[in-house]
Amino acid sequence: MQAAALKQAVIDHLHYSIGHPPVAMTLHDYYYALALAVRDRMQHRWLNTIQTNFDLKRKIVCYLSAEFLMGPHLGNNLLNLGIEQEARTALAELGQDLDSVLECEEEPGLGNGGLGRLAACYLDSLATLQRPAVGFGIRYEFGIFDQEIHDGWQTEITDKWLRYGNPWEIAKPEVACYVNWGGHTEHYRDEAGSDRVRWVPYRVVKGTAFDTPIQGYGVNNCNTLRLWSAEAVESFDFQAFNTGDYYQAVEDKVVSETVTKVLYPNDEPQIGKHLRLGQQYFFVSCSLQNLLHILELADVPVENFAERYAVQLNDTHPSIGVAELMRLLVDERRLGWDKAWAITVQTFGYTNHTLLPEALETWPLPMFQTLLPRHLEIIYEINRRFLDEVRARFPRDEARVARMSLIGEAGEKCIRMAHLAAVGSHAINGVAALHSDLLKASVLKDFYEMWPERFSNKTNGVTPRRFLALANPGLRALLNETLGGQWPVEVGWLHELEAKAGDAAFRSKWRAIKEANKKRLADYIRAHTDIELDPTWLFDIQVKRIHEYKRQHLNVLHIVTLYRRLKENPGLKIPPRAFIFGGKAAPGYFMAKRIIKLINAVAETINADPDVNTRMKVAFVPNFNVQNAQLIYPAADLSEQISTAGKEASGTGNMKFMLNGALTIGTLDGANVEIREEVGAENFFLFGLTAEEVERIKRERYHPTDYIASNPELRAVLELINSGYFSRGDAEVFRSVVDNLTFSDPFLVLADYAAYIACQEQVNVAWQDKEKWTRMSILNTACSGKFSSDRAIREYCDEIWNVQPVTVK
Ligand code: NBX
Repeated sequence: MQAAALKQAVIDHLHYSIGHPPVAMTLHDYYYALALAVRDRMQHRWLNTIQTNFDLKRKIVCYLSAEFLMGPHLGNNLLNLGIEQEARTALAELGQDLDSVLECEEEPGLGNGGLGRLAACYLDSLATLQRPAVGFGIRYEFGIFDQEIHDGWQTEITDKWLRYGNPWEIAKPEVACYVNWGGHTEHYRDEAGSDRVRWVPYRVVKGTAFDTPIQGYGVNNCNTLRLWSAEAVESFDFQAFNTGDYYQAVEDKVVSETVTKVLYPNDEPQIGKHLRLGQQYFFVSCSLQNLLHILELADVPVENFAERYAVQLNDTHPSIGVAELMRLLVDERRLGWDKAWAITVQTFGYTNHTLLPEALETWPLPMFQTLLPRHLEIIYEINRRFLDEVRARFPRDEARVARMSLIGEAGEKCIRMAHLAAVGSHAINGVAALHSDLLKASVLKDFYEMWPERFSNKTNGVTPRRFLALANPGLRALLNETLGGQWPVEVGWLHELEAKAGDAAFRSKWRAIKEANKKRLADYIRAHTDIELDPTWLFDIQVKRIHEYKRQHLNVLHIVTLYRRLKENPGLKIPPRAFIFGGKAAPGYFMAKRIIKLINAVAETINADPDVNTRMKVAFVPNFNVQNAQLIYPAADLSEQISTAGKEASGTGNMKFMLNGALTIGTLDGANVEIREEVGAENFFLFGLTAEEVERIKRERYHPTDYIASNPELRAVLELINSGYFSRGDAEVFRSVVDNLTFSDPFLVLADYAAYIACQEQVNVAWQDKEKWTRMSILNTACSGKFSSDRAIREYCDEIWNVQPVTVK
């Protein structure tokens, strides 16, 4: 019945919404028509959800994030609506294959990596757990660039994801906000004799909303992702034309619309760009204005703001919201400062995602003042009152006052956004147990001493719907058969697999699924790189942003070590392995781009060398994104989580691999610590320095050359890379990488090298016992329940947001 109705809906959309005659019909048209038909099936749930939340006046989670890395919607919506089979049948009757149609979707890549993908997983869990929630963000016209590999180098191509339209969003031009920029402030006394401030802006930009439905799994709740797009206030200014200012009007239009043009492709290091601050302020101001507007519609007094909204700051990117809410409440709603401040602190929560000093956001004061003159005044006032509090709590400790100030005064004055977020939030959290502890001991130590009750840990999680049920249909079927169909929302049930790990017939089914997934990935890799991988080999995978702290180059050192051993000792018995990499480098990150080149150079040499290529191969999967990630995680035997301890806040790829039955080789960093706890030390390949040891070595001065001097194999590996052996004789191209490791090695690659190599030998031993490996693989999935984003979202709802489930009819 559903299938027949869906088929008719696709036919209708092909005819009425797309309007191509049969002769011009493409596969993409079928995608678009099916997407519209599926969206129609969410529409009444979506409207009911909004109406119910409004009527019941329940508290709503507002997740403010500069990034939402959603990935393709169609497959996920079919899964969450439970109509995948019906869609397959409907398309088959139209002569089309659902899988080919799914591949047509241009994914919305509106994020860099873990932080943006976490926001997307959290939206999925919020809807599934029936929590009223809106994700607020930016509708970038160009998302994260598409990566192509040419001669081993990364090249960046603009991501024109809106090129063929976006069937998932509904434009809401009537939901418009006006956002000020620049200009100056005027202080005056109003009719009642109160001191007031008026902001006279240099420019006004209009924000319009684009809404995307976020359908929960197996429930009627359908939440909203609201992304803001910038427009010029007057799209065609005839007045300006008449007065001869036409060209000025055109230029202004271009400037305004630039605000949401492109996602900054930098993950960790902070860039002090004017436009980036503009983007942050733009989406935060639109969102908060919108919340106030809805409150007014519902006839709720503004004093009740914090009872109705829990606003979470996804890192410091939206933290200007603290000053903006104060401005809206004090300047525009005329609340007194103290009342406004109490509301603000009650409203906001702040999640920190990094301890790397170079990643902490600060804005040069002159730039900030030029763009946001009124906010600077407000921040000064917040700071004045805050530092009075610090002095009262810690008398005669001016060093502490300077450390905690919202204004950094060493060198060029700057605004410290993490401090603003911490002062303006009632709850502050890190994203894994270790990270939350380090946060309290390092970057936010003073704040922890001041307000210990504000701090907590919320270990990240990932959605088992997209990353297991959708990505791994083979395993989904086996789990359904073994545990029943509720496991995607009751992941605790996965523990029942522990008993199955001892069942040889079950293990053999498990292995068959893994091998089919590996074949699926090998096909994809062959199609995209011409590299041929054998699905019976050990698939050793590292996919994530390319960054020195993530140490893809440590992985390369292992590969070259193995290569040398095989060349020197052709009879060496080692199980064959495919080393698979993927990830984008920030376009301006010199070292990361060299590491990509190095991986590809080593791959080219090894894959072409008949002495070794029957036992090892290397592949770099271009353009790692959510879509191909869904092929990659399920195909892994071994998950590489090898960051320098203390540097990876949590990691979430580590969880996606675990969910799909990969074993982890990793350091005691981020959530690896908790993964190991859950699965048991005997099922985890641990190596390397601890965070404490890393800090101690750095304090006592680290000498990478000592490690080279005492390890001839390491020296030979570095010399081979430096010699031009992997780069057709070019001895220059990797000099910077080798020199960096030799003379600086900021992430202690060489200090962990020997331990890593030894640990990889343990992996080889384990892999040779197929039954044992499979048992460990099953146990990884069985123990992965903690890393469901449902668990994380329950914790946020119970401990920070105080938001309850709402049943939608
Ligand atoms: O956030 C990541 C961390 O590195 C991971 O350890 C963590 O698991 C994940 C989710 O908590 N951070 C991250 O992805 N950062 C960014 O993408 C980023 C983007 C823009 C920017 C700074 C950082 N300006």
